[in-house]
Amino acid sequence: MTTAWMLAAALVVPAAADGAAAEGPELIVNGDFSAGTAPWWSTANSPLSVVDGRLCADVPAGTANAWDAIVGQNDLALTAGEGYTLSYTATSTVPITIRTNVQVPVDPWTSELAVTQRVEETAVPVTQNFTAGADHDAAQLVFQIGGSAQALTFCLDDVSLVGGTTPPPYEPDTGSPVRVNQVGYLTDGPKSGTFVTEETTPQPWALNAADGTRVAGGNTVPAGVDSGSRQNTHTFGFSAVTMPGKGYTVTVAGKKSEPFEIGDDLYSSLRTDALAYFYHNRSGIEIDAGIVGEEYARPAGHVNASPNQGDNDVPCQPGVCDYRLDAAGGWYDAGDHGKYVVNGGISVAQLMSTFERTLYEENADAKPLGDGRLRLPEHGNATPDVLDEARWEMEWLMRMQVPAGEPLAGMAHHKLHDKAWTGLPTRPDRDPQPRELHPPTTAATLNLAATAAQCARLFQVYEANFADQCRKAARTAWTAAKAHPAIYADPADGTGGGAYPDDDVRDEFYWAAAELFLTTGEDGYRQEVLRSPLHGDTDAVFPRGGMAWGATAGLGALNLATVPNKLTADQLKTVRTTVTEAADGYATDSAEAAYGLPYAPDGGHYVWGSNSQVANNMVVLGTAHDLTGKTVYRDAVLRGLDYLLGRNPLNLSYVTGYGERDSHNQHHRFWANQLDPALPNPAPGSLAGGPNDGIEDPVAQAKLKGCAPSMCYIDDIESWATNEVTINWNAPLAWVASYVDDLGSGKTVKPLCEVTYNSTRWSGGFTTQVVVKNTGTKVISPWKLDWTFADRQQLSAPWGADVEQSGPVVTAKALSWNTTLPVGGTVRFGFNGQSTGLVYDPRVFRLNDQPCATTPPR
Ligand code: 9MR
Repeated sequence: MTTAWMLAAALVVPAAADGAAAEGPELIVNGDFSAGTAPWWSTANSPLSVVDGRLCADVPAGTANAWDAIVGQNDLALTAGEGYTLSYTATSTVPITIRTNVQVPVDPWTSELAVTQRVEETAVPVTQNFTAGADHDAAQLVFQIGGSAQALTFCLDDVSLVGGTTPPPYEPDTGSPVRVNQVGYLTDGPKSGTFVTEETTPQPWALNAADGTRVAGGNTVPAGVDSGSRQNTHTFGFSAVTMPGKGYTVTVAGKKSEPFEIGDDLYSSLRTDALAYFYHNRSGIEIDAGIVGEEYARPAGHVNASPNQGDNDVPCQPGVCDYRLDAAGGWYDAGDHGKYVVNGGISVAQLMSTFERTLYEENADAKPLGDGRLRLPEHGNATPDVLDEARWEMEWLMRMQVPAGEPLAGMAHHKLHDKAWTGLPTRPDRDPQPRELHPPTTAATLNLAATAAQCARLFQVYEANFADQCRKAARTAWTAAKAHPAIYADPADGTGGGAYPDDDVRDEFYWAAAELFLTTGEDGYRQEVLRSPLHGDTDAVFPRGGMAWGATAGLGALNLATVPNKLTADQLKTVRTTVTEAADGYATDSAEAAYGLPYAPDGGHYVWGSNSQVANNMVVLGTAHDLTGKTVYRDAVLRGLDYLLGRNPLNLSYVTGYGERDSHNQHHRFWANQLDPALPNPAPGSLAGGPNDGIEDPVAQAKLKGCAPSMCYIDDIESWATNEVTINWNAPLAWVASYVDDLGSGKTVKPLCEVTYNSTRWSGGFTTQVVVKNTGTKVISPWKLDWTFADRQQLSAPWGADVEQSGPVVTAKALSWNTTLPVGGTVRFGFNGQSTGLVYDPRVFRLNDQPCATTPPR
C-alpha cells in the first residue's frame, strides 16, 4: 500500500533527503525581532512581546491541544520541488512538546513540514530540512505551543527559513500609464491627468465618452522626470469639457486610463464615509449592524468584559501614578487599539472645524453634517451629527486629565494603550492585554486645552452643560501646561503603542492660546497669541510639509483667520496673511508638480502618513479659497484630490471603496480581511497613510528597498508604515470632502441675495435690523431666510417678518404684505433679543435654501 507519507517521501529531492541544508533567499521577515513583533502573530490567548531580543508568548494554563496556542508567520512563498531549511532556537519556562508546521494557512492545513520537538528552559538550536511538494503563494510557519496544564512563556530566537530561488524583485502593478482621478472631475472644475512614458515629445491624447465617442483631444505636455517617482511624465488637460457623464476615459498613445465621471455631485458620499470612519473606530460602544451593516458590526471594545482588561478602570504604568482612571470611550487611534491624546487632539479639532466652517463660510452647507445625516447612533438629539461624533472623543480626552488633588493635576496623560503589542488580527473586544496610562505631558495637556476650548464654543448652543464642562477643562489644562511647560513624552516609550513624542510645544501653546482666546475673548489669551514666536511666521505656523499631530500651530491660525474674534484689523490681517502665504506655496507646488499634488516636502522625503500631509495642505488651500474666493487655491485642492484618488505614480486610489483600483488592505486589527476572510476590508472612505520613504516596517523593507519616494507604498496589511489608517488622516479627508462637496459643480455662482445684519448691543441684549436684497434675476416669492446662531442669542418680539427660533436655528418668513421680493428689491425686518457671553453677528444666511452674500464681507 502506498501511503500519503510514502508519496511525499518519494518526492523528496536529495538535498533535503540527505539532510543537507538548503541555500536560497530568506523567507522569514523579522526573524531576529529587531523590528518588534510584527509580522509575527499569535492566537489571542497568547500575547506576544519582544523580550531581550527574543519573541515570547505568554501561554495560559489548561489548553487542550497543541494548536490551542500558536505563534506564526504568514505569506511564505514556496516552490514545488525546491529544498528548504527551517532553523530556530526555542525555550519554554515549562517543558512542552511543540509541533512545528509549514502548512497551507486554511483548512485542511496541508503541511509541507510537520515535526514535533521537546522544548525546555535551555535553548537548543533546531534545524529541519524539507522539500516543498507543491507551489504555495502564501504558506505559513506555525509553532503550536498549547496543551500544557501549566501556564508558560515560550520564546523564539533566530528564526530562519531559507531555500527556493530568489523571487523576482517586487514590481508594483501600476496598470495603465494614463493617470486620472478615478472618481471624477467636477463639471466646472479643473481637469488634468498625467501620462508616464519614455517619450519626450508631445503625444496625442483623446477623451472618450463611455460609448467610445471622442469628446476632446490634444497633445500632451512633456513635464520631464518627476522627482517624487523618478518617472518621465507628460500632463494633459481637458477643463473645457463640461458635459456630465460616467465612464469617460483618456487614451494616450493607445493606452487607456481607468474610467471616471464628470459631474456636480461626486463627493457627498465621500464626506459621509470619511466621517463614518470615526464611529467604526469608537472604543467602548457596540458598533451597530443597523448603522454600519453586519459585516462591520462588532461588540464594544475595552469595556472590562473578559478577555478585555477594560478601559473603565485603568492604572498607570508602574511608578507613574497611584490612582486609576475611568478612560473608556474615545476612538482607537488606528490599526492599533491605542488611544492617544496627542493625535486625538488634531483629529477631533478637524472634525469640529469641518462643522465650524459651516457657521462662517457662506458657501458651506451645514445640512449634510446635521442631526440624522451621518452614520452614528445619536440621531434625534438636535445636535449636528458631526458634533455628536466629536463629543465621543472630547469626553474621552477630558477623562485623560489628571484629577484635582493629584500630582500634576490638570495635565493630561499622553496616552493609554496595551502593555504589549497584540498581533493581527485582534478584534477590540478580544484584546487580552492589560491597559496602562502613560505619564502626563505638556503636549497632551495643550491638545486638551485647545480642543476643549473649541468644544466649549461649538456646544454652547446645543448642550450648554457639556460646553461648560469643556470650558472648565480647557482653562484647567492651560493653567497646568503653563505651570509645567516642558514635560515631554519619552520617544522610547513605544512598546504596545506608538510614542507620539514631541519636544517642541511652542506650536501647541499657540494653538491652545488661539482657541481659548476665540472662545473666551479674554485679553490674557490674546496676549499669549501675539507674544508667541510663531505668530505671523508663515513657515513656522504652516511647515512646508504640512500641519501634523506634532505641528499644530496652523490649527489655531486657521481658526483665528475664520472664526469671528476680537483681534484688531491689523492683527487679523497678519494671521490671514500666514494662511494665504502658505496656500500660495502649496498652490505653486501643485501647479508645478507632474502629478498636481500640493505637497513638496523637505528634501523630497515622503513621510509616514504623507497622504494626510497632502490633505492637510488641502485644508489650508480650501480655507484660503474661503477667505479670498481665488480659484487658484480651489484648483490646487481639487488637484490634490485627483492625486489621492488615482492620479499618482502607482495609479491607485488611496481611499477604500473609491476608484477602480483602491487601497483595501490597510493595516487594521479588525478590518483584517487579508489575513482572515471572515473579517471585513476597511470600510469605504478609509484613507491609507501612503508613500513613506522611511519604510519602517518589515514588508516595506522586504519589498520596497530603493523605492522612489512617492512609490514607497504597498497595499499590504502588514505594512503599517505605508498602509495604516488613522483618525488624524481621515479627519482632514472629511474636511476636504465636505469642502469639495460644497463646491457643487465648481462654478462660481453669484449669490442671488445679499444680507445686511446689524445689531445694536448692550449688556445682555440686542436689537437687530436685517435687510435682505434680491440680487438675482428672478422674483422671489414667498421668501424665507434661515441662519444658525453660533452663540447664545435668543430673539423675541420680531417685526416685519414671522421669525421663529428653535435652539440656535432661526427661520424668518415673509408676512402677507411683504411676501414678494422683486428683482433688485429689499425687505427689512428685525427683532429684539437676549444674549449671554460673547456674541457676534451671524454670517451665513440662506434665502429659500440658497446661500446669500453677507455685507460687509469678512
Ligand atoms: O503618524 C505617526 C507618524 O508620524 C510617526 O512617524 C510614526 C512612528 O512614530 O507613528 C505614527 O503614528 C502611529 C502611532 O504611533 C500608533 N498608532 C498608529 C499610528 C499611525 O501609523
